[in-house]
Amino acid sequence: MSLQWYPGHMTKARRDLLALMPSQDVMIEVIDSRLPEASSNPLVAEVRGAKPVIKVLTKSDLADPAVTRAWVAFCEGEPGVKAFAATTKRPQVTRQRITELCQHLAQHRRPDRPVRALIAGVPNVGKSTLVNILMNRVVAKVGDKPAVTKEQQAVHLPSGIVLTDSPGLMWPKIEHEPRAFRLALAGSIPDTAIDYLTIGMFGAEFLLERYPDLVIAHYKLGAIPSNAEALLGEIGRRRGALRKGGTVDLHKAAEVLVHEFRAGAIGQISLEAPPIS
Ligand SMILES: Nc1nc2c(ncn2[C@@H]2O[C@H](COP(=O)(O)OP(=O)(O)OP(=O)(O)O)[C@@H](O)[C@H]2O)c(=O)[nH]1
Ligand SMILES: [Mg+2]
Repeated sequence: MSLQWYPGHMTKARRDLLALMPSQDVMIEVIDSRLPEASSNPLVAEVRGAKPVIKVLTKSDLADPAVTRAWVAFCEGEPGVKAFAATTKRPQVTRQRITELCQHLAQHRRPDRPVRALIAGVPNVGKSTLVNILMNRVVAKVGDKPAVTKEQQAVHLPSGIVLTDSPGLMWPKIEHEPRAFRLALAGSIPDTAIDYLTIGMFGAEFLLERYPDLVIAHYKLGAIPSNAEALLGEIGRRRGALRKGGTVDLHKAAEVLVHEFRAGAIGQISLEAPPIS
């Protein structure tokens, strides 16, 4: 199965990103800590070329901390890359570290020019939230769904850095199924582009295999269900996702699972680990 979701504004967003990059000193590539590989858009790497990059792994409060540490180390192993795990729970650390890294990486620019940094990444990973953290006030619209930002927006940080936020970029067709499913489970592809049951089944299967103890504790289960459908059945019964007559509505149960995963209610979960080098 391949997945297509490429709203009209993204063609312009891609063009705008290509046009702006030559004037920038640093790219701030925002990826989701729970799925750093699936949420890395190859186009962003292509646009940045040889410019230095700070990879910001956002929403680290939702991801498995040990796996995130391994991802930061993995990203920093790439030439010209600095990496940092950010969360809205520690805005001050994020503000200080990103500002320092931008100034450090841009030290070869013309000294009479401000540092210019461009934020890019797939939708809903927390790019605009990062702008607000760096500004220390709300200047960019954020939202719990993909494609909230539709246009580039430049802001001047108190440190003098000129920071540009950009709309989330997807690629026209996502061929790789696990990648599309991870992006959908995390919320980077809208719920209208893919059905909850497919994503819920994918999430249930993954959780049973990798985080069974969290599943047992969160849903107060006596034993681990034998398969994904059985887990959705248990969730449906516990959350009242039932049809007339009392049978479980698997669709609704899947929706519950997806939303509880996204909110971090099941626990700190990483959907991907870095390749072992
Ligand atoms: N738990 C948690 N949620 C976060 C964090 N950062 C951002 N979010 C949430 O993620 C959602 C998306 O944030 P945005 O900043 O709008 O994401 P974006 O990348 O700008 O999205 P687009 O403009 O649609 O591409 C919002 O509901 C934020 O509150 C974080 O560190 N932790
Ligand atoms: Mg945004």
